[in-house]
Amino acid sequence: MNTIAELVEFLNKIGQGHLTQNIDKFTEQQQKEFLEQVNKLNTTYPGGLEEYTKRAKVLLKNSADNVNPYEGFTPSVPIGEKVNFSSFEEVAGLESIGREELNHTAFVLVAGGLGERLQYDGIKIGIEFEITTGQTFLNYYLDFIRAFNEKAELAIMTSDDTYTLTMKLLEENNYYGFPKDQITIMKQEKVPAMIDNDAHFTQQPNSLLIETKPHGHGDVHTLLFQHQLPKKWMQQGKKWLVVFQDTNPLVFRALPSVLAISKNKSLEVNSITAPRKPGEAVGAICKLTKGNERLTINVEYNQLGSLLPQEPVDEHGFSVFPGNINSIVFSLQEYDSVLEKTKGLIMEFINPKYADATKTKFKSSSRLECMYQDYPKLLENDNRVGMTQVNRAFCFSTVKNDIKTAGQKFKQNLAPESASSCEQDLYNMNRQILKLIGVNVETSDVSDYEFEDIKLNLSPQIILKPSLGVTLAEIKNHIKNTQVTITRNSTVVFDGETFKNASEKLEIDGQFNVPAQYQSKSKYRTFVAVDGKAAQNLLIRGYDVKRD
Ligand code: UGB
Repeated sequence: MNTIAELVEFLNKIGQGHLTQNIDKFTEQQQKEFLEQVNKLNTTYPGGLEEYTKRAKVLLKNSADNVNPYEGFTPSVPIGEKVNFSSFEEVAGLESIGREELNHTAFVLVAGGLGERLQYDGIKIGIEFEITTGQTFLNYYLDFIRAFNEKAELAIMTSDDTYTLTMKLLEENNYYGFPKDQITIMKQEKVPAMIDNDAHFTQQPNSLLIETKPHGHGDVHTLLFQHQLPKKWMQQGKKWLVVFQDTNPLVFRALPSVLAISKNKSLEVNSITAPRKPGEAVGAICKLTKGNERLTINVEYNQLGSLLPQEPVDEHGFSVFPGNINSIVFSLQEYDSVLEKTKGLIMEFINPKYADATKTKFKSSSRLECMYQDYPKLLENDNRVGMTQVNRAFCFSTVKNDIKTAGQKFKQNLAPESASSCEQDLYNMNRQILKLIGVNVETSDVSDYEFEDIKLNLSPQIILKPSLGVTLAEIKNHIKNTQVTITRNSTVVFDGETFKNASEKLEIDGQFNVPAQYQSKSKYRTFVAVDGKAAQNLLIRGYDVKRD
């Protein structure tokens, strides 16, 4: 469209004529910007805005009619391999296979979400997620990926909300030492927001411009296709693709084992799962059967009720349906051919918040969304769709909730998914890893802190840099001849250099290798509550290191 007249005609044709009713009241410049916006929205959405409106109307009708997408399907618990991290031997065998596969793996980070639930003003991958070394999520991910394989490639999906800040974070930190030419930044575009069942688009206040909202992380498949990355990676000899989310540091320790299972079982799709409690904001991986149809898929927590009115639990209170942690390993060759056939277009859904029981008007605007874990719906059969159930302590802890909401979740015996619980879970995992390789670490089951109604077990704080090793065997090999003891009140940072010239015994009681900025003047580091004036990074967890 080149002219305003063409624009008016187009919008009338697709049932969005209301957008131009007052167009004469706006300046020529504003009209031009509107024209440009509609052109952009029309080209970025596959099929254009006409297709978007058409699909929206169908999904809105289904929603108003209470159509249950799982009607007629029977859920059962999918079969999957388990990785319990119960002993060195259990994991080491798998890791030695997975370690080799890491040389043929590409990585994709979905980081287009704003994380509104966290009430953090900034991008989540820029959060300093532990206050022992102060590293950001992005720093941690890049260090791991490089330690997996120097030649590894990473694609990061950003959005209008996160692109500029992601670039700034990377550039200000010199890409954290990661080769720049091995990173591809992709950007997902937003889609129009709608206010009623006729899919009428809403406008920004006092503006002609259409209000737009994120389309969901499912865009990652379309973007990978558009950037032709799976093809490029296959030409480099890569075999696997790991997609992971923005705030879960633990999963990198599970990846070597999970890759081994993908290889051993020739899995086309291998979802990593963790035990989940009914009521948690975590989807459930289910096997759905209807006649000959079979689908192993994530069912979102807000849809589980229609499928499973009463969720069965095990003796520990966990659902028998494992939790989706949005970390998936794909076999690259199959993935590429599926993208060639489907362009990576994932089935969408809509979740309107209705103003009243008539279900005709919305309380706030709604848009079509898609989720990347819906990928198995693109496949002709689910013969090689599987999952790996990993001990939650070694694969899943995210930062999703503001500290007040997190406190309420804690009281309900649910995972808080706060900056504090994620930090605690990282230290806990690292303690367990050291114990598995025979290090003497003093721990306790009793929590040692409580901040913002969340009881935390923060001690000892242990950071294991990937340079120390990305598998249990590598870490063990580094520590080798040194007999290490760590007391409960200690704070420890181990990296690839730590044991180069170490003596036979290393008894740590206090602070070891902690960067000056995070040290305490006292022998032991402790944590103190922060007040409203503290930096945002501290407010979201509720505490800081006591420096004196
Ligand atoms: N993301 C994008 O890149 N673009 C977007 O438009 C939106 C998000 P959330 P969600 O594993 O903890 C999921 O919002 O979607 C990125 C599952 O639905 O943090 O609420 C975003 O940056 C659920 O089944 O999560 O919940 C982030 O990296 C559950 O298991 C990622 O997508 C839960 O994750 C996830 O976005 C979980």
